[in-house]
Amino acid sequence: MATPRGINPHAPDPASKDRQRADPLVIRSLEFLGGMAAPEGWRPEPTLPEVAFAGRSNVGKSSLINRLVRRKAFARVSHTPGRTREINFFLVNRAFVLADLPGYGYAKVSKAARTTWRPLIEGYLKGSPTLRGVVQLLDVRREPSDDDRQMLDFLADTGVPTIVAVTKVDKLGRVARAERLRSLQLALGLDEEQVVPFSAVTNEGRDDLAQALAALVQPAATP
Ligand SMILES: Nc1nc2c(ncn2[C@@H]2O[C@H](COP(=O)(O)OP(=O)(O)OP(=O)(O)O)[C@@H](O)[C@H]2O)c(=O)[nH]1
Ligand SMILES: [Mg+2]
Repeated sequence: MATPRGINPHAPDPASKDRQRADPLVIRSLEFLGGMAAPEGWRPEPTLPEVAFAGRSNVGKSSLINRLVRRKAFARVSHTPGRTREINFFLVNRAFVLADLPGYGYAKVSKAARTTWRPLIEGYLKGSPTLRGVVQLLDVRREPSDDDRQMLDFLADTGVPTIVAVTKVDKLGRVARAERLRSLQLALGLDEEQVVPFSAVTNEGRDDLAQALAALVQPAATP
């Protein structure tokens, strides 16, 4: 890549130290609150701001949450796709709650299990008065499924702010990745600012997402 004139790429960047230090989401405490297994089932009292993470099975929801909270294995990472069946709630800094929604669309789970995610997720989304936003995950290598589209339509209908994290970008080279990002954006009619490229392997996108998350859960955002 060409270097802009007058800028020495080898000179130390005076701001870089500050940038490294300024974590947009410093994790001071973390607590697993429990799981919601049925639409009318237990869930934590909806008193604190919440942000939910949605996406098809195996897209990388638990890995992304682990990166956000800087823990290796806080939200479980499944090597068996479709394993997260419940909505898992995590309390961060005693200030806000993250909800890891069950992955949808995994063909090998039983039909009964497949049809339970929709009422559970929809029930959760409708019954969460303190929900501030949803992070919808899409795998950079895959075409959006019907379920992905329905989920995005449903989120648009509910009017909840939605961020789209495009996961596993480490799996593609620079050119292929740029093409895929653009095509996903066009196919789904997304704004460029809504889309965050992410990799749980390289940690790319962690701070962008952390910053968006911090903005969503800020007390000032209360309606
Ligand atoms: N290369 C790469 N692999 C990833 C990335 N994120 C997740 N994975 C892998 O993808 C698989 C699924 O990751 P999970 O985080 O468990 O996905 P999930 O969406 O929580 O899956 P369910 O809970 O089953 O719905 C695991 O083998 C991860 O190691 C990523 O950014 N890059
Ligand atoms: Mg998971």
